[in-house]
Amino acid sequence: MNAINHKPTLIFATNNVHKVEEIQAAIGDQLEVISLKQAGIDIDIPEPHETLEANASEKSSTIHRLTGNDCFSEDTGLEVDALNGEPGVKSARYAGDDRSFSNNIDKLLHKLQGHTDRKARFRTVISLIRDGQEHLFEGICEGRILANPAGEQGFGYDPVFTPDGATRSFAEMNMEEKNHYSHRRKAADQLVAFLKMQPRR
Ligand code: ITT
Repeated sequence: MNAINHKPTLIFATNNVHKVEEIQAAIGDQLEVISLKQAGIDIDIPEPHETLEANASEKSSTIHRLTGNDCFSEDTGLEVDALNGEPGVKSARYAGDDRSFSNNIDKLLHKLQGHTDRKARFRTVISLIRDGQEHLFEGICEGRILANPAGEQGFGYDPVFTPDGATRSFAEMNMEEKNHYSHRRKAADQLVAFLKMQPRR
């Protein structure tokens, strides 16, 4: 009998270390997520499309073509009602190509000045490629945009977003608390449920 029990692994086509940590925490220890860096792949995949779904597909299909392995990616956007869904699919580069979190937040708060409707949501789309077939999973977290940034944890727009049912921003929560509410965890739950229903032969 082979006593060594290897954990299954899956490549996560991302260069965002925060996403890797959050997804791994959401998935737990049944599956080990391997980032692009850990897989030895140095690539910045363009995200030229107008939807989260198409950008997620771009990232997973690029890595599948490169490696031939099963993999998944995710694309996430912050959709603000008073801004007609902006920054949405452009969330990473809202304030320009330097992808600075603080510049993105400054632009968002500036555009929301004078707006009383602060309703917003994070939406994550995961694209899984398994045996050459793509499967999409979505997770949504409804909430509101704060008047001023609060907290130091997390990343991106976390300091200005408070999920419905909470009194603190995502950046004032540890990862476990954020994952209780988060878009990414909800999408990851669906990914895990799918993988459980379709175990490897
Ligand atoms: P990859 O494409 O390599 O996965 P990325 O950071 O470019 O990483 P996205 O294209 O999905 O990721 O960009 C989404 C941006 O939205 C991201 O850079 C953050 O600014 C923001 N964002 C995504 N998820 C977030 C979260 O959970 N909390 C706060 N902001 C988030």
